[in-house]
Amino acid sequence: MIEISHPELQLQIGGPAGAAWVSGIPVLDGDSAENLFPFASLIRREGPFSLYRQQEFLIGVAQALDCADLVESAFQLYQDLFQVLGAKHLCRIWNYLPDINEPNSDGLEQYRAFCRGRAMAFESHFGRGFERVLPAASAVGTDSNRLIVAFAAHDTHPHHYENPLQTPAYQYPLEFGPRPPSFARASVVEEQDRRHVFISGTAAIRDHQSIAPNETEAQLLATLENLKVIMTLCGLPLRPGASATMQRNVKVYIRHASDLGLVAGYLSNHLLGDGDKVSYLRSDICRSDLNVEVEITVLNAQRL
Ligand code: 3EB
Repeated sequence: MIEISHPELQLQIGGPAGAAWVSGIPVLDGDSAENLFPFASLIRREGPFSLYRQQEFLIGVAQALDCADLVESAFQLYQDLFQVLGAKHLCRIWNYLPDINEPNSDGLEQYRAFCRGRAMAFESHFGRGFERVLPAASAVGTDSNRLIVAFAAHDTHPHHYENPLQTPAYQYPLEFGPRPPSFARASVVEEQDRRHVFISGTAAIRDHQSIAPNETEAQLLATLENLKVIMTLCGLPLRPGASATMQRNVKVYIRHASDLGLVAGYLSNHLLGDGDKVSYLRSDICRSDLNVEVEITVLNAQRL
């Protein structure tokens, strides 16, 4: 068999001269760079974070240098994140985890270890009731050996949404790990004349159970149903109509590269529209029985 080498996803921030963060995630098809904030400029480096500003958005990216223990790395990196936030409010966090489905030295799955450190940091900073401030997020595997975290925060309080078809992730039962994942299903930022919608990584989970373990096609169906419900709640159609100003970015994480054709065909038929930017990525997903996850970011949508 011929080995095909793929480019890695670049998280680009700012214009062509802006920074491009390499994430250790192979791009199977579609755009190899995602640039959600094309007008951002670097404002400063603080601790492990590089910080950028685009109007009322603060954007930050950091890598944890020591990832021997992801409980500790996540706890530390999130404490640093809260430190640099100042008076801004979190609207989206992207997490890229090394060896996400492998056990750590204590036998705890790396994703669960990460969730533990993340929850501890949220709780120690925001106190009990921290669930109210949890933003949209995603947490997927990377071939890099570093934990990479990027965030977007805003001057205003975003509205955070839950999907009635799904147990809030922060209430998942203990069988999924010692501390549940800390995120909301979607976060929406309202500005004076437009709105920005951040839909979390969305997969085939109903209540708190994985649907159709290891079955990609059935999982796509359930994922699309979840997306439809959460997007409707956020005031968005599943498929966009033409819009001059709105920008939709879709990232699709695929566990088995051989599923690319199936996944891309299905999403072309049921989700994607003209003007969408889409990247198909080879990545492990936080539950080992899940094969696909989709995240959507809609910037500069019209106010309702
Ligand atoms: C899920 O619904 C699938 O831990 O930050 C999706 C989005 C998932 C974010 C996270 C995990 C996270 O539980 C996995």
